[in-house]
Amino acid sequence: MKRLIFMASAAVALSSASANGQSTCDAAAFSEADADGNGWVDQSEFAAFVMPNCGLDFGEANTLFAVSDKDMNGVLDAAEFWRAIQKLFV
Ligand SMILES: [Ca+2]
Ligand SMILES: [Ca+2]
Repeated sequence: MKRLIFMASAAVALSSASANGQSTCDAAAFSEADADGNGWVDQSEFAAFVMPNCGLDFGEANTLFAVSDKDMNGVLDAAEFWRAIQKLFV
């Protein structure tokens, strides 16, 4: 686990707080992660959001997606997305 790296990137994300208009690794960014706006974040949308914003690699993004999709319907709803991002902060 790259827990220290997660924490460091989270701290950077929180301190920069989208002042420059870029997305940050934030559980409140569900609407940004839901690129097509259909109300769910699918696996490719999730990877596209967390890889640049949360510092995950592709494998980590897919693992986090899999463990966060609690009802295993292949997409994350807002609550599942929230829990996924929270995992990076604890
Ligand atoms: Ca979507
Ligand atoms: Ca789900």
